[in-house]
Amino acid sequence: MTKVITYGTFDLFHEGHYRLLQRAKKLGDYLIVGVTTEEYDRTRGKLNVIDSLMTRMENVKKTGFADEIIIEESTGQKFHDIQKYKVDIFTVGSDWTGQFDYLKDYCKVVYLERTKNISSTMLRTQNKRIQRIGIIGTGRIAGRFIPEAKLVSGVSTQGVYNPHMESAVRFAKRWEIDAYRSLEEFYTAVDAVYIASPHETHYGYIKSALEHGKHVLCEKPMVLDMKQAEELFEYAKERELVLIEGIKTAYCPGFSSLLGVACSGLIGSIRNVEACFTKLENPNFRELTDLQYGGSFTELGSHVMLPIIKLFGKEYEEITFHSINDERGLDLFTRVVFKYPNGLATATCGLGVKSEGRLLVAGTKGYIVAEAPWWKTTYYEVHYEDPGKVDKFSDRFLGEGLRYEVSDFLSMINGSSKNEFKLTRGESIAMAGIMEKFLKENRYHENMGA
Ligand code: C2G
Repeated sequence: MTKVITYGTFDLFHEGHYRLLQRAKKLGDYLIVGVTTEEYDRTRGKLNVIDSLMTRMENVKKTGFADEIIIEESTGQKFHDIQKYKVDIFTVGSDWTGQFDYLKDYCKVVYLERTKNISSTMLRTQNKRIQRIGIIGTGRIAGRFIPEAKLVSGVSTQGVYNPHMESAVRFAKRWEIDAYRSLEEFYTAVDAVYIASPHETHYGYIKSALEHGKHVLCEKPMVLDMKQAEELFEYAKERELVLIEGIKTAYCPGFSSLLGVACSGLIGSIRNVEACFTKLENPNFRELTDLQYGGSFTELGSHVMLPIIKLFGKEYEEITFHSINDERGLDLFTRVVFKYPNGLATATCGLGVKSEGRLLVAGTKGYIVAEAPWWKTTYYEVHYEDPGKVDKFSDRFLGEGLRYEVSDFLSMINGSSKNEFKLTRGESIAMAGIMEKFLKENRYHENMGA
């Protein structure tokens, strides 16, 4: 008798799960299915699992493919189960290809092709819908998005669009999703859109996605013009669609906790915020070759403006930009100084200058410091006049951190507004306005003679 084992969360049971179990069963005579506990899913970084363990096991049972259902509750359990149950074949979907090769010493490992299209037929029977996400753009960030979105229960990455079909096909093949020839076809296949195309194309794509009734999560900077930001948010509101800007720091738990501490009174009244983020970039990358929309501030400015806008608000009295430009007029290093009625702030970023990269929030009683990479906040300290007294705070930041914004995006699509405060429309609009001012001062003089 050939014994087969497979594992999964099987949340919001769908066609992909069904087909996986069906083919797993066919691999042998006896199928064991391990269903993960909530606790184990939390430790492995899955967010948003909705169905209870009982429901998920029940759904697996209903398929009739499982001869035995067990519970998976810890890392390393697979290795023990395979020996305990004398398993011949371990199988899992091809989205895990390579990751379970370590089990090959104990049994055969088979990766079954993942189901690309989760059609709505099976989903319609459930009250919670799985949101099918389509990606526009195939750059580095788009590649980071897929494994992160996979860890958010309730979304499925369905396909990709890029006007350069070759890039789209290559990307789709790599991630086992569909590539669409036209935007129309693409919009028909998805419920929500993640936009990760070059900055200056965001406006057009957001608009067309909203016109097609799709919710939008757009990479930062969402747009480079205040009026455009206002128009898009208004349009989304009219159509009752979710539109959010993907500044991942805004949605991560550590950064939220830091803001909470900053506003708790522990450091008194906040008087100074200094945020710095530098990343030496490959000179051949878009960031350093696009003379119109590239450069340090358009690339990293959203991150460094975020804590300032969150803590001091949108109503600054004065803003000044100071840049070190290269011979082509592209800013390699930019410092923005904000003056508020009761505070001062600096946002510093660089693609061609390496600096310390820290976030400092100073108040009348003490200061908070988070070292680089504070934009993926895991740890920060609070210091006081007495140098011997230091309060230390830490939080989890999993993987690339994009899963947090995806999870909040999903909860907003599902009707919850409880996470909207993390990055409000007004804040995104204010940041678009600052980008616009910066480009007018720094760029248009240099390259466009305006
Ligand atoms: N799956 C699939 N097609 C999809 C979605 C999922 O073939 N469109 C497969 C997965 O590859 C997995 C199974 O369905 O084999 C269950 O998927 P999930 O519930 O998402 O569980 P997962 O997180 O993949 O857990 O220890 C758990 C295992 O590592 C797998």
